[in-house]
Amino acid sequence: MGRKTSLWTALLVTAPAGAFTPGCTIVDSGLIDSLLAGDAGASDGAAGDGATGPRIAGDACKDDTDVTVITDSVELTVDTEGFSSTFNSNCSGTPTIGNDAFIPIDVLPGEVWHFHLAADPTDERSRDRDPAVFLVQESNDCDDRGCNNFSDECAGSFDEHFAFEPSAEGRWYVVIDDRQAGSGRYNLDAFRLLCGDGEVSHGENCDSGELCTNQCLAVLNNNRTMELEPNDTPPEANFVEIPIVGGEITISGAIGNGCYPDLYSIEVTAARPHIAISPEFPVGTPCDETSAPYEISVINRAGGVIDGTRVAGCPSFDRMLDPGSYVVSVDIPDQPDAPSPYRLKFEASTTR
Ligand SMILES: [Ca+2]
Ligand SMILES: [Ca+2]
Ligand SMILES: [Ca+2]
Ligand SMILES: [Ca+2]
Repeated sequence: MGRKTSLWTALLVTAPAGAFTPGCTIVDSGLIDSLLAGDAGASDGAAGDGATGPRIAGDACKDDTDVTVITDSVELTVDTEGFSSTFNSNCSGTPTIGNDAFIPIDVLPGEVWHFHLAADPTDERSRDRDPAVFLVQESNDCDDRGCNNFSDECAGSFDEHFAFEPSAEGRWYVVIDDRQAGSGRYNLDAFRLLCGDGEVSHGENCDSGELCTNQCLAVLNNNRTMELEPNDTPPEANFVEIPIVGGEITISGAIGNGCYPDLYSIEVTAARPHIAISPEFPVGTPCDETSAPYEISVINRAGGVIDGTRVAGCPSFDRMLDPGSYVVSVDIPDQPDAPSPYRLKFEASTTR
């Protein structure tokens, strides 16, 4: 799995194509102008000789002369024919030997980004593609070995996506790559999420109003206990409000037919630092060895993963945590074709 320490800053979406939030068509007008002018761009994506106009991407990290820099939401179509494979990431355990394209992006601390890469379904090569998308940092010499901002969760031609919350100003490169050798045409969407602007962007679970936190996380509490999808990346995790009175809440969800986990956000306080998460997998049956495919883990703000434990084969979580924000991940490594329903009880108490 390409996830590991990456869940907080680099998580993913299950969203099969088609699960997109409507209204996400954001086009860089400068690129349209360049296309209309016949410059290198969306349809040919050639690595380019830099002779005229902006290029859609570079052929290697830091190859960004004349390449339009992403600074806001944009949709791009990039054909990697004409590019070479200059970069093989191993973050998923399978080298990305396909041609790769590098698109510079300048970010600021406090921003939240969501990247989504799909093999273009109108391209006859798409059925043989296995996309991967990730970020490398210019100031880190484009080293991807931390695997913190990476998505190759899905095998095959499924979409890939992840969220990114930069901690500092700087230049990064969005890399379009593939487990399969050769080229393809890809649709890359970069969304700069604006929580509170009144629009639910792709990559956001809500924007404002009731049952929506001021960080745009959909709230699960005693008024709504059913998971609200998509909840595959930390910025769109469901916030589980554990009531002070009683100290516990049970929520319902389902997982399957995808590649990404269900994510729940919790806030651990100094007053109630002991967190227990216990499942019913599937709903209505005791959790035992037959539930073994399920996994529960808890990810802290720094991206550190605390794996759940298994009691009689049942995945659960039961330990003291430092105060702060955490993301709880529920996953099945090889998800079944049909969504599998579950219930999760969250408990917060003073001591174990
Ligand atoms: Ca490559
Ligand atoms: Ca893939
Ligand atoms: Ca918004
Ligand atoms: Ca789900």
